[in-house]
Order: sequence, then structure tokens, then C-alpha cells
Amino acid sequence: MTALKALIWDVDGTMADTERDGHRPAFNRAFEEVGLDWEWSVDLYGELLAVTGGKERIQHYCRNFLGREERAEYVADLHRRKTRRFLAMLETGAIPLRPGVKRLLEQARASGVRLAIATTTTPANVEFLLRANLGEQALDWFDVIGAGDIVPSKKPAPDIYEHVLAELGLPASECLALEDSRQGLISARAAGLPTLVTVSSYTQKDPLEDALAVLDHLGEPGNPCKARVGTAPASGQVDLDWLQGLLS
Ligand code: XBP
Ligand code: MG
Repeated sequence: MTALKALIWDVDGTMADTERDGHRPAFNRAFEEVGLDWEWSVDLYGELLAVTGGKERIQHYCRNFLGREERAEYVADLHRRKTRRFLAMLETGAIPLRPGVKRLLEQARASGVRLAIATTTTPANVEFLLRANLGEQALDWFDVIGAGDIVPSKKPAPDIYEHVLAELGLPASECLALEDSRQGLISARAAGLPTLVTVSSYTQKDPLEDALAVLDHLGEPGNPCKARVGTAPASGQVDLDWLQGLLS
């Protein structure tokens, strides 16, 4: 049996449901700040999420919805403004962790299962989300935090997961990725990682073949998780024993 050595966490949609009421309004406030009349509605943003990375998403919007390309520096400035807005939201604790995330992180720490992060989002967003929800020390819980522009290609490319595996010094077969979206699942699977998906508000209808299981969330006392694909843990809570069972 392959022993589970590390959990590799996606952030947006997996650790916290950040997109609809976090990143999306932050983008809209940044556009307002510079006098742009761009307004990303809930539905339009759901379409734009096909492109990962905030700067790439802005450029994709310009090309495909406005029929023009914006200068990279202009897009980078817009993205810096957006990130400032998003960080301000995180600092107020406005964006909580999803059910079961804190519980499973703490169980992994207590059991010696290593923790890592593989995300497309900006590193500061990860730091602020973890600090706001888990306290100052939380960053130290993770052996590796792979985020944003540190790899040439973002999800669905496998780059960020391959980077994290190399830094961990572990084979993919001894690790398990936790994701929320089709783009993230494709990325993790392309890196050879067994992957559990907990769908988020934008990914309920994503095609998610090749996941070990698809759940509505990780579950916690009084809020049992349910399976969309495969079977949910009998206890209603994803724990290390259940994840280990997925690996064998
Ligand atoms: C989700 C993303 C990110 C966020 C926005 O990342 O694609 O781009 O939507 O964050 P993941 P930035 O699911 O891999 O955590 O604007 O900082 O990119
Ligand atoms: Mg995600």
C-alpha cells in the first residue's frame, strides 16, 4: 500500500470560496478606480474563469470581449490595484475557509503528513488568507507554497504541481492534490497526482472525470459532506484514513 506523505492544496475554490464575492468585486473596484466602465457580472466572471491568473484573465477579456490587446504594464497596474482590494477584504476576515479545511490541515499536522500549496493566485493572497483564518504561524505549516507567476505556465498546465513536487522531494504517487475546478484537476492529473475535488460555487457543473472522488466539501461535525461522483466518507468528514484509502 502507498503511504500518503503529503497533501497539496489548491487555494481559490478549495481552501476558500473566493471567486464570486472576493476576486470578482476586487476586479470591478480596480476597474472603477481608473475610470473604466468594465463590470464583470457573476455570469460573465464564471465564463472568464476559464482563464486562470488575474493578469491573463484581464488580457483575455480585452482580446475576446473588447477586441483589443492592452499593454502588459497597464494590465499589471490594474492587477496590482485589484490585489490591493482583495487583500483588504482578506484582512477583515471577510473570506472564511470552507468546511473541513482547518480540521484536515490540523489533522495532517498532528499526523506528520506534510502540507503544501499549489495555486495560480498571487502569493500575498495566500499569506493573507492563511493569516486571517489560521493565525500568524499558519504559513509555517506548509513545507512549500507554490503560487502565481513562479512558473511559466499556469493551470491547467502541470507546472505549479511539478514545481511543488520537486520542492517536496516526493513522488506524485505518495501525495494527494485537493482541487475545486476542471482546470485545477487537469493540472494536478498531468503532474501524476491522485486528486480529490470539492466543487465550489463556480465549478458545480465542471466535467471532472479522473478525480478520485467529487464531493460538495470536506465535511465537519454537523455538516456532513456528500458525494457528487464516487462515494463520500461514511462519517461525512474527509480525514486522513479515508484519503489513505483512496490511494491504496
Ligand atoms: C484561481 C485563479 C486565480 C484567481 C485570481 O487560482 O485562477 O487567478 O482567480 O487570483 P487557484 P489572481 O484555483 O489555482 O487557487 O488575480 O491573484 O491571479
Ligand atoms: Mg481553484
